[in-house]
Amino acid sequence: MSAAAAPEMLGPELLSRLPTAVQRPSYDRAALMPGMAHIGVGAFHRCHQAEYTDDLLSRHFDRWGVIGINIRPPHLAETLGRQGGLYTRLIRQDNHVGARIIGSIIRVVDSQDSAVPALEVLASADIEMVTMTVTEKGYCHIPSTGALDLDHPDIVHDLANPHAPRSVPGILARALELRRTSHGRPVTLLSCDNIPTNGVILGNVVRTIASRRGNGLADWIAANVAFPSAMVDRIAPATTQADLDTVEQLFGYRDAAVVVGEPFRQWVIEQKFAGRVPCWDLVGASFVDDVTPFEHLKMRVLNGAQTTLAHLGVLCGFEHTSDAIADPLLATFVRRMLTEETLPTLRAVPGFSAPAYIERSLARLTNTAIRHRNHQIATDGSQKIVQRLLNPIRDRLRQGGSIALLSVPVAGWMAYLIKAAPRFGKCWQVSDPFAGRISALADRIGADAKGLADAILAIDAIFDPSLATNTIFRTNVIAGLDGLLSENPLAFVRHACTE
Ligand code: CS2
Repeated sequence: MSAAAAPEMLGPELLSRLPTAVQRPSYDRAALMPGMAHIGVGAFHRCHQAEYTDDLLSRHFDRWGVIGINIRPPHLAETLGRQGGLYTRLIRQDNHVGARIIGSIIRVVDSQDSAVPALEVLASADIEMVTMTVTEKGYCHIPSTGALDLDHPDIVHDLANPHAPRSVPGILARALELRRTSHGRPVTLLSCDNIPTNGVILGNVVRTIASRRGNGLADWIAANVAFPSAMVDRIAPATTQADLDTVEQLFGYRDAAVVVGEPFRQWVIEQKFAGRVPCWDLVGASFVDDVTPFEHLKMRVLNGAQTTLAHLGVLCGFEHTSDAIADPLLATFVRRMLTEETLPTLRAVPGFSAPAYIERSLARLTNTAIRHRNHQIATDGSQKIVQRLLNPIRDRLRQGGSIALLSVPVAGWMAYLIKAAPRFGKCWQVSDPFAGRISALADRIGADAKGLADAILAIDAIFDPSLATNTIFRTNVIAGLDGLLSENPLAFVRHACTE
């Protein structure tokens, strides 16, 4: 008996033979020209900006092909290269699965070992738009102030070796220097990370490095480079082997670069460009004058809820967001936190009802087909809590409103890192730039919630001193930490809910 042939790998030759249920590019991929680059080709980019560009190509063919650049893991050039840049984007909502092949990425370059491949692409005159999803910590800024962290090891390195940079700001500054001396063409650098005023932060960190070059680069940047801010949204967790298997089982082919997302997507971009810009506004993105109210809405509501459910979820023994929100107590807690304390801090967005946005966001988190691990969301929590929790807390304090609920996930973030310390049983592996420091504090201080909270609140790169020393905030965080480090964190959440 002969063994069944292994399913074929996705690639351009397979496109015409795919099952009809799989949507595929309707445009001539061979005619795509490199027009934009994207730094950080992870699941999110493949599920979001690359899909918008694919929509644009399908509906109003405009030749904008994407060159992907990865300067951190994963290495993707070979995987996507073998598939001719094609990959499957699954949309999942509970029992429903929709599949589509995305064709907007022409190729990916791996630039983890040297900046040269990244610089070649970014400095090319063909590239007029650079989008990026490099995670919060990729900007090497101080979360509490937004300024470039001049003590960051990669920044120290890049200032000493500007021609062989390692950091995102260093690579961008060098690429702009090369653009200036080779062809001088303008470019838009569009941050798509979940940082408030992400364009302002990106502009600051790049200009800080450029001004240290002392060769007029900063002035050239001011005249030729735009740094718009943007709000991006779609839940797209890290791909798992089960996702690859799903494609093989449902559609009969193999794809090593599958991504999975929820149906919802949103992209709001500040209208501030240099050079040509893809008409993403024709395919659902919004070009606006001010992104701030949209950012607040998204980071404080959706991301705030995710971070809350992630830390409290892990502490209470839940694996995914959808498991945590299925718990009636956690669901009640997060809804009350958003409606009673976060909502009054939101700025009005024309055409948007904030209470409806909250309900919609909570409903998105219940999608059981999106297996978003709480530990994934908790990764780099120190880089996320400022915009998701501390900024609304600050606004609430200014308004004289209660912060009893919003302080709980701040304590949740602390407890999550503390419990990963040897003294607290190394309950789980964490990944956060401040994990080592907090682990050392936990080992030294032990189970004293007040001592721990005070020591962590003193980290001024995360906690602005005026907030850290606010008595109401401190008292709430200490109480929360005490409750969440106890044997029964859910009992504390119940208590917080019924106060
Ligand atoms: C998540 C985000 O991991 C995380 O930090 O909160 O990736 C979130 O899923 C997206 O911002 C949704 O748009």
